[in-house]
Amino acid sequence: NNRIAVVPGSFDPPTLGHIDVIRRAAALYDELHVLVVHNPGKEAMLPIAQRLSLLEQSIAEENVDGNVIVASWSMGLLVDYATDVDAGVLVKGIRSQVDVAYETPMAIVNRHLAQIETVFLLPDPAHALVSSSLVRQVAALGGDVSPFVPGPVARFLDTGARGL
Ligand code: COD
Repeated sequence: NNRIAVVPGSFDPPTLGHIDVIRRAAALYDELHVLVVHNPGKEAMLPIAQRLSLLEQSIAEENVDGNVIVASWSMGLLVDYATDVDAGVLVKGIRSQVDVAYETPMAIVNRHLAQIETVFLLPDPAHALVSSSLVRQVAALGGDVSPFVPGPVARFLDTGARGL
């Protein structure tokens, strides 16, 4: 179903760049699943349950459209989740040529695996340079992450995760 889309990511932690992609994808589709996927290639800062909770709080506080469902997936292929919820589209944000190089083979494989299309959104220039890895570094070194993340994430990192 091409009216149902999935925005997958690590969201470790969610950033204003993520919220931008989620907000715009929510406006394009009837139903949007924001899916926290365990990425075995990256060392995690936050447990999946924490990322889910921060995403839910951030989506509520940032007034994203009401058609968003937040879920997590660690049981196999991303396209298996998409097929389960009858989603025909994956939405990803493209910040740079590095993202294009990383996403292109995945998009091709996912279309072959399950006839699922990948749609790329270009970031809002205000948030184009924000990444979770940058936020993790700033937080670990005791800096102020509030310009880069939604309020709930800023408050959590300020009080909960110092010194990680
Ligand atoms: N502006 C715009 N978009 C942004 C920004 C920003 N500032 N920051 C991040 N984004 C986008 C990213 O490009 C990405 O599309 C999404 O937001 C999530 O970003 P991250 O960093 O949280 O997530 P990643 O890059 O670690 O993605 C992890 C995935 C699990 C989504 C990815 O690895 C994936 O699709 N895996 C597929 C697993 C699978 O099924 N493999 C088999 C077939 S390929």
